[in-house]
Amino acid sequence: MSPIIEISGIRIRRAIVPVKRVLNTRVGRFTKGPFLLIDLELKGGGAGRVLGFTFVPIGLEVVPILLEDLATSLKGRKISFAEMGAVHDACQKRLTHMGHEGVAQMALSMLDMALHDALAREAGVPLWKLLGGSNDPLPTYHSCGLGIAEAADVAREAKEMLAEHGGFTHMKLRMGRNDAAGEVAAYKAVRSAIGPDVLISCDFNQGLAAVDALDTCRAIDGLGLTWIEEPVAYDDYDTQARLATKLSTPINVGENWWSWRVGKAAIEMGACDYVMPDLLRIGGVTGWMRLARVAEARAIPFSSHLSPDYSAHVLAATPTKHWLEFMDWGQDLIKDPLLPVKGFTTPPDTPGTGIEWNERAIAPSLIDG
Ligand code: SMN
Ligand code: MG
Repeated sequence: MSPIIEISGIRIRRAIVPVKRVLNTRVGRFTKGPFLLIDLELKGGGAGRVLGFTFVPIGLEVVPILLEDLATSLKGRKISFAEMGAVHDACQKRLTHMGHEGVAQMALSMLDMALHDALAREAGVPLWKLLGGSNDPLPTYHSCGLGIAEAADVAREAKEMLAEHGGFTHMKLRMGRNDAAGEVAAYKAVRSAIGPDVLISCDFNQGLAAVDALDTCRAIDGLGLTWIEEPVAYDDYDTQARLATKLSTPINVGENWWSWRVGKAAIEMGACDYVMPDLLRIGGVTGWMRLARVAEARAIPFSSHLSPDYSAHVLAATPTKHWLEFMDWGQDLIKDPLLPVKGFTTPPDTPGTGIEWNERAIAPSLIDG
């Protein structure tokens, strides 16, 4: 029997934790990460948990206001798995005057994720199973490093990363140096450090100006990169579509799509060959699964962005699943975090996402006691 849940409250804690390997990108130099630790409380004692990365510390202040408002608005409503689409849409409607993007969409995404986790826990099944997926090991790439740095430094880091968690078959190199020769040099240094068999993707984090993008991407197009991620401004679909047509390396975008509808429109414009939405921005599980059906209809490979402990479950239920991004930021806050082994991550068999808090690690990281 499919369980019915009812929200009784929400507990939101804020933490800032240092990252193990500083990451320099065109959207910031990350030395630490801000996280919301969300416990959605249910009538009868159940719970749904989300570790919500807010990218910037101000997110810790603004997201909870909307999250609490949405959770309160659902109090008294009986929620089943089958009803989650309607619940999601009701929350979206409530946010109309705040807009369906940015902070508002992040709050909705987190609430949607907490509800799905709670529903799976109540049903006593892992979330991937509730969503109709399988627990086949997911190909996983190493993303905890290879920021913009000198070629010799990225090469050293790549070697170090290759030895972690039993090895990897794929890693991601950040680009955006404003110097095509510098990008090629960084790639070559990494390639010679890790050998010919490990795949390498690159991520510009929107760092190229639209007028230069084609020239720079052509300079790296023959290197055999697995994909070129976010070459230009995230909402410049015209330039993305031009690049996707003219380059042989696949264009991968989506981490800054605020809702599945935005992703659908970008796909329909031909803005990408691959997609990589972020659960915390796309509208949580509901937004992700709606986009997964669009990608399925067009046979578009679908990867995750950050939050591996949660993303593994939804990727496992995505018809065109491609790569899980392994990023360890904040994983110390989780008891038994989900780690890749030899480049594969197996979604766990525990009810829900299986995410439980590591209170000993959380205590010193909390910013408001
Ligand atoms: C990224 C962006 C923001 C924070 C961390 C990492 C990057 C990625 O774009 O795709 O990993
Ligand atoms: Mg990226």
